[in-house]
Amino acid sequence: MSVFIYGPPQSTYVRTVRMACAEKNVPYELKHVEFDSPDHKSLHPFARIPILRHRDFILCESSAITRYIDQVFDGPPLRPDNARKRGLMNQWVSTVMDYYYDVMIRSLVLPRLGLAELDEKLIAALRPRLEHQLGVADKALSEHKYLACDELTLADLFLAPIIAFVMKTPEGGRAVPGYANLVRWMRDIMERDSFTSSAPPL
Ligand SMILES: N[C@@H](CCC(=O)N[C@@H](CS)C(=O)NCC(=O)O)C(=O)O
Repeated sequence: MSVFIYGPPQSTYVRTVRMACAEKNVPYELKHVEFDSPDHKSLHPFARIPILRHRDFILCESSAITRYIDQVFDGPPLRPDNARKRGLMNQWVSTVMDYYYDVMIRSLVLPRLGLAELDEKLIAALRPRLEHQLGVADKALSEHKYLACDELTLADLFLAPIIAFVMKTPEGGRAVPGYANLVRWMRDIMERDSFTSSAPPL
């Protein structure tokens, strides 16, 4: 085994990296790292996860890791060559990391799972932003099969693990079915081996 991914399987970023490996048919081993331990800090200067180790090479930050995996390994490309498609893919990756993660995971999923303080008023106030984000993704998915174009790209691997968690919340369970293109896309992703093989434990 030459590829090791450090981080808990519950992390959407870890799942994104695992999905990238699986889509490229790259075998990997998921490794536990004790948060904030000296080992952790030696792998990641800011003590975050995921972390990739490929032979003697250590790489942090999920967007860098997934691009590296796509470049280094054979298998279906996860970044389109076409400049506009790649531009849209990059736009989606940073949009998901900067906006979607904050609203959907940090503000909704973590409190609903009991992993952050729950304030029902704050959750209720999230609704317009949640619906707006779902609507923007739904519109993109009405224009092409996947988020950036008609081929699966890294953009899809960043958003799908987040939507999977959102659908488990009461708010997401009510809202997501109203976005037909998003539902169609999510069904497609949920059938992929990369998604089923990276499912976090219940
Ligand atoms: N920009 C980083 C974000 C990674 C990140 O925030 N990971 C979370 C878990 S999903 C983490 O390490 N949290 C620990 C902490 O905030 O101390 C990436 O893309 O890898």
